[in-house]
Amino acid sequence: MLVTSIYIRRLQIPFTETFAASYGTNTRKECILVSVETDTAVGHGECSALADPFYLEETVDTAWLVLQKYLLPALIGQRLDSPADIPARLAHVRGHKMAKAGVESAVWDAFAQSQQIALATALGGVQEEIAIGISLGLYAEEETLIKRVEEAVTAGYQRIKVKIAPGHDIAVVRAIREEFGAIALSVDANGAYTLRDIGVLKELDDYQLTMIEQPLAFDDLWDHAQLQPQLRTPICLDESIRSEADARKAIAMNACRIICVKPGRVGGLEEARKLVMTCERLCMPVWCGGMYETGVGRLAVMALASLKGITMASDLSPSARYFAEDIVEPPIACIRPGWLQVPDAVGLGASISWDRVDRYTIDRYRA
Ligand code: OSB
Ligand code: MG
Repeated sequence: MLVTSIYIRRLQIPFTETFAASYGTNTRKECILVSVETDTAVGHGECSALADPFYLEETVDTAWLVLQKYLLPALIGQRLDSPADIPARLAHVRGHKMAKAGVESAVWDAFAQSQQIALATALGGVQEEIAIGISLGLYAEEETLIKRVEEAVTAGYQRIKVKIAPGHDIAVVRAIREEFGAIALSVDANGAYTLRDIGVLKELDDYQLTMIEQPLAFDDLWDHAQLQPQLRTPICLDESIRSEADARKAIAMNACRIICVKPGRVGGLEEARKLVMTCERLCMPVWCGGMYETGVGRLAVMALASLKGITMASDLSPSARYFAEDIVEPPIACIRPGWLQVPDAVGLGASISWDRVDRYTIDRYRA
């Protein structure tokens, strides 16, 4: 495959509701849509960096800059045998994993199209249906949260995850348990606690949570390894797993009992696939996380979620949970409550509505 040109668009799409977490509040999706033109096909990918550096360091601004200045020039005019070549071609640029993942997933789509196969098939996926869970934000009013959980349970989500933050934790979990009993429930702290909060974390341990996601610092494995033996509840690592190697280290240190994989966070689908295979070999349960992606990013995560090693419900909701209109057609929808179907059509498996993309585009650049 010869990369002939790459087009990037910066999008802003309104959310149907505001998402709040300990890393900040998002009222709209801001992202970069990457289109890679090759001699055989044009592929599309989404860079999942958020608007602000509150979840991880990267932002839409930093990704835009790094794509323009370093990543696109490194790929234009290059011949690739496989998308698996991309990480090595971009390895001279340190970090900036979400920027890399955006362009890499566009190459995966182009590759799948040129082979006339689905992206999931190109990645080696085997599961045709994906169990989904929902990630609910922080709500100022307990009443609103209870209503959201109720809707999610009714919609058939197979796991309910709620964001927590110091001062907004035990009461939240207790209220949900009182109202809904033994539903599969987990919490996500996005790194908002420290080992000094051991009291609260041990209290959470009494609520039969499926997992506590990223309780401690975003960049720390060691403290999680100190915490896990003190809890019965599995710790799930999100932010602090930035590569397949990090997953191996976390497993060796007993820093967690579950891992969440996001292609953007680990630098792309190839690294994510390696991570999932390593975890499968080491019997570590893995699920796919979400970053409020548009359909383009979401379809790539769905393809990843079709790997055999993904054994728990993933943070993947239908398009309608986030957007009045998604940029893919047809929008992503459940085949039955709590399940998404991995598309078997060629490439991403849906077409892009360019009218809508144009309407949401605030900046564009061609290399
Ligand atoms: O911590 O899993 C997270 C969204 C953006 C950044 C980090 C996280 C999230 C979510 C939402 O939890 C998942 C989704 O619904 O896409
Ligand atoms: Mg998380």
